[in-house]
Amino acid sequence: MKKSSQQQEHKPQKQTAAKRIELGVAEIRNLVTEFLDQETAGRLSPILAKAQRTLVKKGIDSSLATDIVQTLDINSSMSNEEIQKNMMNELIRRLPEVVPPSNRYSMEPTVIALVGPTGVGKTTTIAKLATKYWLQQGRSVAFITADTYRVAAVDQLGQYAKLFESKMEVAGTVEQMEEAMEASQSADIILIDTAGRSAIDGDRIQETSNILKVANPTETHLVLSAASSRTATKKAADGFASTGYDRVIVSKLDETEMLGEMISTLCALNKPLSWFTDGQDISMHFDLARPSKLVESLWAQDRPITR
Ligand SMILES: Nc1nc2c(ncn2[C@@H]2O[C@H](COP(=O)(O)OP(=O)(O)OP(=O)(O)O)[C@@H](O)[C@H]2O)c(=O)[nH]1
Ligand SMILES: [Mg+2]
Repeated sequence: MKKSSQQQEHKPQKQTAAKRIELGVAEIRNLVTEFLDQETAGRLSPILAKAQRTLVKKGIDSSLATDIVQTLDINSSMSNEEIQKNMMNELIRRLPEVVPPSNRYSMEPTVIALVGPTGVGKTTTIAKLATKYWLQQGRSVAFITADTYRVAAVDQLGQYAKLFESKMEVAGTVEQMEEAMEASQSADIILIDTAGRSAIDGDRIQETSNILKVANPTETHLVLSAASSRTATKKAADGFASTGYDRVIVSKLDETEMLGEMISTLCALNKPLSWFTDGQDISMHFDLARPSKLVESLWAQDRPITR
């Protein structure tokens, strides 16, 4: 039955009002948190207050910085180096654990899927994983792309498949994924690339999740770019939850000037880290995730994050 124009107009209006209330509540919550943070920070001893300011200057979230310094065992008789070491160790302790890459040699292929926002480096990282497993470990790989939205995306992965003398399947639907998985069973490692999605586009993310469910990945990595803002990263971490990602790749570490923000987000994320990427070259800019590297780079300040 056709809705009256009054009914049709009513819903968006209701949604806008609800959205406005939601934003208002979030803003009040932020203000209260900020106020409480300042209160707590204001009660810190001079040495802890100085340490807190150092962390905040480096981009660490102020409530995290306050929380960190309150657990530090430092005093004014310590050297700056000792205090710094204490802060660094505490940050490293708070970063998520690292999950080692799969090294199981079983009859079943290891299925590795990458998800994440647009342009964070998913396809490039798939090629880096292929370099690792195929070139360095001699394990056979097969590629599947679920990114059928851009012709260039299929071409991009196709070129990598050629480079690694491997098969590539295209799977834009659940049925195609079933077929693609069946066709790839002889490989040791199946690498699944997915289309970049906006973190707030729940429907599209769900579409990716449905396709991935059929592949039943052994590992699902959310790729987060270190060059993205804290808000964008947080939105991605929440928005991609339906994909069931169980680990995080941090990409573009060479491009960031906001490492403190990334570290703050990762501390709050509660998901293990898998890989770090720090450049475009598929044969070199890829390494096991190492929290100490992030924290050391945070103190290296002007120096670029390189190995
Ligand atoms: N500086 C830098 N650039 C990177 C890194 N990883 C990927 N890139 C570049 O980022 C751009 C996008 O990379 P893609 O791999 O196509 O990103 P994607 O996530 O697959 O993009 P969509 O499929 O469009 O969502 C390319 O120019 C890559 O070379 C990195 O670690 N550092
Ligand atoms: Mg891509």
